[in-house]
Amino acid sequence: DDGYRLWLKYDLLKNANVRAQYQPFTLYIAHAATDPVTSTAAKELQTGLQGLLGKSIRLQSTASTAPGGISLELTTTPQPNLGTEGYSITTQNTRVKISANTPSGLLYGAFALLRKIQTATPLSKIPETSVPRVQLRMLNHWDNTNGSIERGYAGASLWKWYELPETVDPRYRDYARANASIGINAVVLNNVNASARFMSREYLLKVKAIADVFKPYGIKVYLSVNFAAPRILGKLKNSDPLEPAVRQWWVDKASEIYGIMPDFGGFLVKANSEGEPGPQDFGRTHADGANMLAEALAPFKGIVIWRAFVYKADPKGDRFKAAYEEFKSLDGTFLPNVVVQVKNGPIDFQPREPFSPLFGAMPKTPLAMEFQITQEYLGFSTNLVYLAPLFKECLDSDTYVKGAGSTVAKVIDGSLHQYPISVMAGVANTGSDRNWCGHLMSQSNWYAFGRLAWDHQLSSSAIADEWIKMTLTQDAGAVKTILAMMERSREVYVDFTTPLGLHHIMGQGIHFGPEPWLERSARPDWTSIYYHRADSIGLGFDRGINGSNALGLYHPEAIKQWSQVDACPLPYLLWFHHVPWGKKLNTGRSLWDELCTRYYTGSTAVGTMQREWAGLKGKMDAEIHADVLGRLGAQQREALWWRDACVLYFQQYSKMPIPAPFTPPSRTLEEIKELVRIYQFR
Ligand code: BDP
Repeated sequence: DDGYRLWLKYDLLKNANVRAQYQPFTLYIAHAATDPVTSTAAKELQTGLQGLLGKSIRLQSTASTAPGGISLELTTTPQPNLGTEGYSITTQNTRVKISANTPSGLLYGAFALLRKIQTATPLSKIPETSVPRVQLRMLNHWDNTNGSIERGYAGASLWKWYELPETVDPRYRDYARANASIGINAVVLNNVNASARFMSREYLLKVKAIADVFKPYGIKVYLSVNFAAPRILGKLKNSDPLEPAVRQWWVDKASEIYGIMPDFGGFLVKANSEGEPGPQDFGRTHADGANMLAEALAPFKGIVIWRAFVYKADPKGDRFKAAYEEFKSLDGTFLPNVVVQVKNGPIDFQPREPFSPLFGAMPKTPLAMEFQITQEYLGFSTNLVYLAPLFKECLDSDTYVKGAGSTVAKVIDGSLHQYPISVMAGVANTGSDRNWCGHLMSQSNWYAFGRLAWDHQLSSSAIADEWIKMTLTQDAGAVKTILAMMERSREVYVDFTTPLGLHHIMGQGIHFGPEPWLERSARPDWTSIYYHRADSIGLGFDRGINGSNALGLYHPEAIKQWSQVDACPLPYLLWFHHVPWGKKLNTGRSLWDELCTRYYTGSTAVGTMQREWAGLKGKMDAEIHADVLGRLGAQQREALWWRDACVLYFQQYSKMPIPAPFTPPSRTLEEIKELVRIYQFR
């Protein structure tokens, strides 16, 4: 098994008794609706059930109420409880009915039924009503025109721009199908560091060819735009959003786009961030820029997703505060079809961050969540890190903006502030590798993202359990072992890289490796010393009132949980405090001893994962087993690298010994620095 089939394997269910319980309703699959999405749903059910149950099932494109089958039925009068994309599955004697207000709802219902059967769910648990909590469940691809992927670790881009539109790779369809199976309904095809090329007619026709493949799967296409496109492409003298010629250019462009693709979703924009052009180039605000585009898209019901990932090179400031400082005051000034997309944390997709303070600060502006599924700062595609616990940790955080229980999830699903649009986006981890994600276990992160975007109340273990059973094995013992491994994997990664709230100490050119000694870069906030602030006294970034006071950006109740060094939960300690090396923590150990303990136990835990995985031989496909085992070996090597680099580097400041029972690294800091250098040679 090369992993290509993801979680949609549909192999024969091994247990004959389990198969037998589903037999009574597998005579036929019926649907009267003739639209492409419903047809997709019916065909998927047929393929899936035939595979899982090992029998042929009749497909009929007329309604049926006969016993013994499954029918897909659009409601005759809209059912408010099902919304636009929800579904309900009911069973009556030997008939299963999937109903929904729209074809997309039927498609999600079909995949839900398949998932239940794939995971051998007892008949009594088949009935279900489910409605997505977030409207746009979106993948952001950081794919470039030349086939490379920014921060992609699974091969080249799936989109073959030079072949399109004449040649349409069948893989686009397999991709769309995988997304639909987990409820993803929106895809941004290209990098946020966007080429203006995508706004050309030449490229729009290529984009349309992909959009046409996605449509029967209920997925809309969006594009990242280069704010300077009117100048670059349209040969205007600038791209000032208040310039009439520029505004007209976008108006014309929007009608051209919708002429080609009437279902086009809208724009994603990275502006005035990391060197990208934007409205500030002309003394205008983010709102001026976003509103100009929003006005152009509004007649077609398109939306603008404007990113809040901005930070200026300010040697005196704290990057933590940058996005808040630029966006907070703009709340209420955006047009209704603008959404501001905020990364989960204030810095940049670190293994652990507190939630971004913006989530508690913009009641009048729909905020989208941006998670990173691709493991830029979580070990690329050599590390087993299950990200659902990271996603959940942020979603479940309490902003307290409207009293206790004002979670980030309720902000972004729109329920707290009644946002008209809700979006959860994930930066994709897919590529041309045969198994899509490089690391087979990283497929679970794509899967979990989709499932959580649909329903953020699902637990990370319930999602992992489904995924393991569909993807790897249904052997009860093996499922348990893998589940436990996945559940602790993120904490293990945090422990051997950035424990106790350390952040941004990775290699400048190799984000999977350590470089805590990085002290010079093009910008101060690209170094490591800017963040860890190690000195002879202690470690960590004081963000309290005597420091940068980034803490002050949160609601008072949220501040309370982090502001006292003695009460601050250890995972966030060094995010907010500069703590003396000898300070006793609530674990009974000093900061230094605790730090060492985390690095040592974290790296040891990778060895444990390796042994546990080795013990699963024979419980799953041999090729998959061997591939993951190899990657765990690489992860072990990288974990030791992080451990040795960080304890030796910080020891220069603490001047304290590596505590018992741990053995000091057998290599020197210089030797490790050399290793980092090797990885950074061209
Ligand atoms: C950073 C990535 C960079 C992206 C940027 C972004 O290193 O490649 O362009 O985020 O999100 O984490 O715009």
